[in-house]
Amino acid sequence: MSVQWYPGHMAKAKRLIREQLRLCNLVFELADARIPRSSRNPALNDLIAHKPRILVLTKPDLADPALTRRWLELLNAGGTPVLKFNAARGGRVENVFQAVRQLMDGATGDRIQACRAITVGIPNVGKSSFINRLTGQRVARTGKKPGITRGKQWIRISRRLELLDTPGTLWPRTDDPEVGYKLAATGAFPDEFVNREEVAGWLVSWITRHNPRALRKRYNLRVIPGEAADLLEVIGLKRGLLLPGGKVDHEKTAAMLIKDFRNGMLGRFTLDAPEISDDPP
Ligand SMILES: Nc1nc2c(ncn2[C@@H]2O[C@H](COP(=O)(O)OP(=O)(O)O)[C@@H](O)[C@H]2O)c(=O)[nH]1
Ligand SMILES: [Mg+2]
Repeated sequence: MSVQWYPGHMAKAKRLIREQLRLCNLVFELADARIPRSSRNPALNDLIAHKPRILVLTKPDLADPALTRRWLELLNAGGTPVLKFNAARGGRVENVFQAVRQLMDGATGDRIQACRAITVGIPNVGKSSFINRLTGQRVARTGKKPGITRGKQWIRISRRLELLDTPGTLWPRTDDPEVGYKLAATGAFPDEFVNREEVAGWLVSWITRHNPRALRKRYNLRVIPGEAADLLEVIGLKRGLLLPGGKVDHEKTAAMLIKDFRNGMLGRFTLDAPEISDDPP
């Protein structure tokens, strides 16, 4: 899957994030629990240099719980402070505070006075939801501080933590076709950027390989055709997604399948196998 991501926007995003990062001494890097590797952009490493960072796996309710556990273990063992956080419901802010304490208090037990944190991640990963969850009712703005870009505000979350109310938007990776499919399937690109039939084809092949029962159950199929195109055809027929002439509407079928996947109607899937790659981070 190749996506035409506009380089101009990438340059602008980079500039903006660099500017925001200068004001912060802590970074919440958000990644999608369904694709904990593919939803991270290694370019962030250069941008944040050695600033402390906490990795937050979002949308764990849509990911395979056993694989999320494995990912958390692996990342932790590799020295990355990481937690999962469901910003849609149930995410406990106390878990975030605890991760901040563990990371920032240091070996000496010295308590640092104040953390200024920024939330960064690719589009749709859950940045706004995370910020909203963290701020909750406490939207007491702490006022403008020197050097802050106009419109941006700090929100005091606790005695020691302030959060920038504007997230840093990272651009999704476009260097690897497989990663592109995963990002497209989980909704990291605006839909007009991707060929949905292609994405749906990739997705049904992936699910056929990993959990064909999920497809049989959801679409009431007895057998799963080996070819993705045939499988989508059968699913379209089953769902009655037909064009006026009676042929299957491939566009609609693809859109429905992707929607079912994103809403968790097919089950909980983790598309990235848990392993730490050489590829940083
Ligand atoms: N199921 C689920 N959906 C989430 C979670 N966090 C965010 N979302 C949804 O993901 C979509 C994108 O979230 P948003 O916060 O706007 O992402 P942003 O583009 O990074 O700011 C929204 O529809 C959210 O409701 C989560 O933990 N679980
Ligand atoms: Mg947002």
